[in-house]
Amino acid sequence: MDKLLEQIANCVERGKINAKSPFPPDMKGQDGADELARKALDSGISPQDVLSKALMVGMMRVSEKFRDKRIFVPDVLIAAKAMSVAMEHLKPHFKSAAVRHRGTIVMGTVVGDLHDIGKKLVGMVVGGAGWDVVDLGTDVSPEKFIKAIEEHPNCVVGLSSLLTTTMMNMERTVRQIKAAHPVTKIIVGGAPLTQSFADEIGADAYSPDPQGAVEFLNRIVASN
Ligand code: B1M
Repeated sequence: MDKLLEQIANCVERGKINAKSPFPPDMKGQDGADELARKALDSGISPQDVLSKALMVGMMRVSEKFRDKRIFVPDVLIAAKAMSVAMEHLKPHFKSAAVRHRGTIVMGTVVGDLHDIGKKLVGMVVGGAGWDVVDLGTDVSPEKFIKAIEEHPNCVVGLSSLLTTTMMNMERTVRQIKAAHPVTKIIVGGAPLTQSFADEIGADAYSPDPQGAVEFLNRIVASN
């Protein structure tokens, strides 16, 4: 089990997407994150372990190398792709038929920001907890969020931001949403955020992880 998880982590770290991908040259012809994630689940490894002991480990190494300038944006991009294809295999496992529909969350990464792995992960987990997820993608303008809120009355909004520079755009987004729809609840998250920043910009909640987002959403259901 550990060997397979390490192989998956290595695929994310090196950006080996699938068996067909020619990159990196020294791994040509070998299985990639796509095939190995499938294999891990088929062999009985839990989706949680594939996520936390393989995919997150690989992405953490990518993070460190990027920070230390040992790899560059194209390398990070291809690693992100490897992580995303593997995450597709996890999706159905986070869905439980036993969970009834609890509400709708409109999610997106704020304007100017292209990071979407964390947001997708949060979407997968809250989706598994019974929420319909409307994922608006990345680089989402305040106007697009407002349009989606009007299309999904009573929805909750989830905003993600990974850059210190786009945290300001998050503030603008929260303010515009609250001006147009004061009762709409907004939860924010992303690596550079803090509870005090969330309070400052007028968000209703902050969570550092998907589980915290589910707990906030559950509290909304309980209070209705
Ligand atoms: Co970028 N990037 N990146 N990047 N990137 C960071 C964020 C950075 C910290 C790397 C570094 O320098 N060490 C740095 C930001 C520095 C800063 O702002 N102070 C950075 C930079 C600088 C940049 C560029 C500016 C680089 C450049 O062009 N020179 C550029 C910006 C592009 C843009 O957005 N306009 C850029 C580009 C990219 C890629 C496109 C190549 C790629 C993203 C691909 C993609 O997402 N499809 C990328 C990546 C992959 C990263 C790192 C390496 C990994 C991010 C990630 O996916 N983590 C990242 C380093 C890092 O974060 N340490 C980095 C895994 C993911 C599961 O975690 O997203 O934190 P995370 O999500 C977590 C929580 O934050 C939380 O739950 C998730 C699961 O636990 N969460 C929520 C997130 N959203 C939530 C919402 C919620 C609740 C919880 O409620 C709604």
